[in-house]
Amino acid sequence: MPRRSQPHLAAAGRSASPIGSFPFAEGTPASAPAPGFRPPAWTGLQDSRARPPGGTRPPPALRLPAVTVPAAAGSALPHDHGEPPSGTGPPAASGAFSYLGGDANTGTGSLPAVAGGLLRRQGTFTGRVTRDGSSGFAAEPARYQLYASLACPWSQRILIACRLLGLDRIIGLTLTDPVADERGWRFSDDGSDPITGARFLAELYRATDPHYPGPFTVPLLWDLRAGRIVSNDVTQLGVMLEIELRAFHRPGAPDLYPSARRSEIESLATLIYHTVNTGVYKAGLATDQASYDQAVEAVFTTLDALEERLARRRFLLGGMLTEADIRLYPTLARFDPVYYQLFNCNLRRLCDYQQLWGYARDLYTHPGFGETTDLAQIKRHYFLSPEWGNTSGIIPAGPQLSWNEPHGRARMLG
Ligand SMILES: N[C@@H](CCC(=O)N[C@@H](CS)C(=O)NCC(=O)O)C(=O)O
Repeated sequence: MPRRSQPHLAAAGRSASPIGSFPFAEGTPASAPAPGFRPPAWTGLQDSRARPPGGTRPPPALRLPAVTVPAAAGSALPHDHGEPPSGTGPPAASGAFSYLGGDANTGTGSLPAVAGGLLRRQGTFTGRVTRDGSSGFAAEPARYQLYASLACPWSQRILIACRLLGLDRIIGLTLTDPVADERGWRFSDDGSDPITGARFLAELYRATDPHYPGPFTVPLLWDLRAGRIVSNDVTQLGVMLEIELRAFHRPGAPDLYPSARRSEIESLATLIYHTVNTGVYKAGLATDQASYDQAVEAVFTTLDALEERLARRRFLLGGMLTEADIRLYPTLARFDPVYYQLFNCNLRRLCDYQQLWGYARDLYTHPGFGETTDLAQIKRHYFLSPEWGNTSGIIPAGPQLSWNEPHGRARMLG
């Protein structure tokens, strides 16, 4: 597995913290929905595995290459996968699409996987759905299918955004089985993805680019029309849902990425990304004491600072729920059941933090958050997938957390 050191990570937790400097602001009103909505495609997440958009199931017309080689987990991708291959997909992207900052600050816009304190960059498909369709991927109902895992924190971000914004009415959903083995994510124990006929997620990657070496990550957005991946870049996907698909947001949907607050959201989210979202993995997968010490210190330094911040604010930016909250929440939801124990992030539990724990419970009650928090699947994934090293295959019974306990944060002013 090729490993690349990432200079930006050496400074994790040491950069000037944006925490504490944001003024309170209210969200901007959501735009009106466009005509042409289809009926809801998602009717609940706990029991859904494959739901095409618009309630209709496109025929499994695709013939996908079989997965014969285990995921080449360490391969770095020198080339960009953002453009459709010539002749097989929509026209090339225009330069009109650009989002501010984001995890692109890391250089790739994708999650760096961690090994022994060093990181490898993950290859990424960076196609873009755009309002005007200039990218070749037009924003339109019933054209795209989201592939995600309820166990995966990066998937949960996108699932939350879709539900909060009402985009589950126009984008279909296929959930993978929570346990992945050396062949990667698979589509349920009783068959295949009804949309494409694939049995493994890797088949979707290979259908898009037969030479793609991996990794085969969720979440990804699939173009039903072109039969190819649009994007597996989580940050771009989230922001794309918020900006480019705004015409399809439900009435009253929050503005999760208000233009006036984007730089604040991004600087806070970048800190959270380096020290918390990926910090727990750096701690959990560290193979030497110094790497672990550094990672775990960064995790708790940021959590402590967030605890302080959330004593004065209901959400990270104040009274408004934003993309920053969506980026933090999936890590919090997994903290006590998984990261505390399996990844040795055990200086404090989430439930030891009065504010953070109340904040997580508050978010849990909002559309998209609680319903995408499937603790059983989360535990199955981390304690049974070989990648995370629990050789006993035992899933711990606890912890017993009262996610539904009143949080009392609705009356906070900020
Ligand atoms: N490409 C994503 C990364 C998402 C990701 O790392 N997903 C994990 C699950 S939580 C995955 O699918 N891993 C499979 C693998 O690395 O082989 C990004 O933009 O950050």
